[in-house]
Amino acid sequence: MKLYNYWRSSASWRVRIALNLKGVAYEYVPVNLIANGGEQHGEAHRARNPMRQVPALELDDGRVLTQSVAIVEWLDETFATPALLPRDPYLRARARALVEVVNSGIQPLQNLEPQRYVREELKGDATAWTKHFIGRGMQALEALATETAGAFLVGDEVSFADVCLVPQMFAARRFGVDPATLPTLARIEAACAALPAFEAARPERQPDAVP
Ligand SMILES: N[C@@H](CCC(=O)N[C@@H](CS)C(=O)NCC(=O)O)C(=O)O
Repeated sequence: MKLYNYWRSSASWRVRIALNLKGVAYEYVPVNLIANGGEQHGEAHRARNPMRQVPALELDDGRVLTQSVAIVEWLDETFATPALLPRDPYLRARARALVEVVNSGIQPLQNLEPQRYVREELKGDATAWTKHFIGRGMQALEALATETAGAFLVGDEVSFADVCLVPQMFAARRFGVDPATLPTLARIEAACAALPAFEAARPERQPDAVP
């Protein structure tokens, strides 16, 4: 398998964690989102993902999957252990709800293109705009998490929700959101950091990382 991704991309980071948790080996193929206007806009990557985004996972038979949530669910259905969603239907839905708060409620608003639009077209403060929406979403995540958290976001086992949490906390810090305002999330982030699958997926550990 080949993972087309970028060291600092939070959606890529989710897939790296899931691949590591499942113990699936993959080839790391960097797509530089910044240099030369962004390789995601080039013909080769557009053929893989018409959304011009990472990640994209190329399977051994050449078929390509896009969208980190679809990719992680495919991994979870293809490689059974450890399961990334609880068996109980209610808790399963709660884990998916946390995934969606990050995936559709926060991450799209911190992406390069909306930031560029706010800065260049609307002549606004893109950093303040991004911090506002990350902070708002993270407060919701914190409130939801306190209802289900054990050692991890949903009970005592790592789930897909934790896979999304860790990259999102990194982005929150990067944009100036104070982790002290998110005590449950910060505690669980630290629990995840102790796990080798999470540690190996960190941006600074990737071959295309820029110091
Ligand atoms: N919903 C998509 C989001 C992917 C996404 O937003 N990727 C970002 C990096 S985290 C990207 O490639 N951005 C490039 C750009 O905005 O030009 C997923 O989960 O895969």
